[in-house]
Amino acid sequence: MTLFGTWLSFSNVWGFTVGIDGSLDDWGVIPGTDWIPKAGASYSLEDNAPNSSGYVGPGYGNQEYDVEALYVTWDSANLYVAIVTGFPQTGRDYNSIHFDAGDIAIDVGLDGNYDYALRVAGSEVGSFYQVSSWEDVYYSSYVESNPFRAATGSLLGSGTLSYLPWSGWDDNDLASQRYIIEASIPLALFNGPLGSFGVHWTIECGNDYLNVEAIHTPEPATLILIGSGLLGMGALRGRRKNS
Ligand SMILES: [Ca+2]
Ligand SMILES: [Ca+2]
Ligand SMILES: [Ca+2]
Ligand SMILES: [Ca+2]
Repeated sequence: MTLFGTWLSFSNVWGFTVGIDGSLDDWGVIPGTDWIPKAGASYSLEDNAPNSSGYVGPGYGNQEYDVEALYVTWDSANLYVAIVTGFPQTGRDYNSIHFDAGDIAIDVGLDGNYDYALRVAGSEVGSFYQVSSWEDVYYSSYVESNPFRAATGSLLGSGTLSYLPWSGWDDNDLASQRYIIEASIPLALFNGPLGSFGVHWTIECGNDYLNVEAIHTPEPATLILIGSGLLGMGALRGRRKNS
């Protein structure tokens, strides 16, 4: 019992397991009410809209283009990302231009070169790429919102992604009209350790975006060995007692 208790408190430092289901209950987040996740997640918050000017930074578009929150955590098997946004998976049209939802972009080493992409929209949802080149956002003045979506790269495998209307959606309350993106990416698909890394998400126009930085600390192998060793001894002791 004591060992199990210690195990749980350590795992909170590493992160936690997330269900890919459109609910942020597992993150400890209630959008619009309590944006702060439980311990073990890195995050960035910017619920700018609705407001009178529609500014969401660096562009405009009000709640329909608001990127409100970006969360990152992990367990021993997966990297998890959650995004809250007013932008739908099918994209939006403005002045006869169609804008898509971007890929989840990951920069290993925080060197400004984004290395990996998880497809969030389109026919390849959930596909995970090592990226060679990226598409920029539509409005070149919103350079801070780059990158938008992987242009070329090599397919590494598949993650899991859900993109669903928030359970609190109210047709009469613009502020509530948001979507929850949740994604998991198997850590085994990465070509090497994550270490210090950044996660970025934007939309094709580049009107809004968010970045999160985190340091991946995998479960220490020694602790796993000690844990399993102690458990083994306990099992042995139990077996002796029973025989
Ligand atoms: Ca969830
Ligand atoms: Ca908002
Ligand atoms: Ca912004
Ligand atoms: Ca990088």
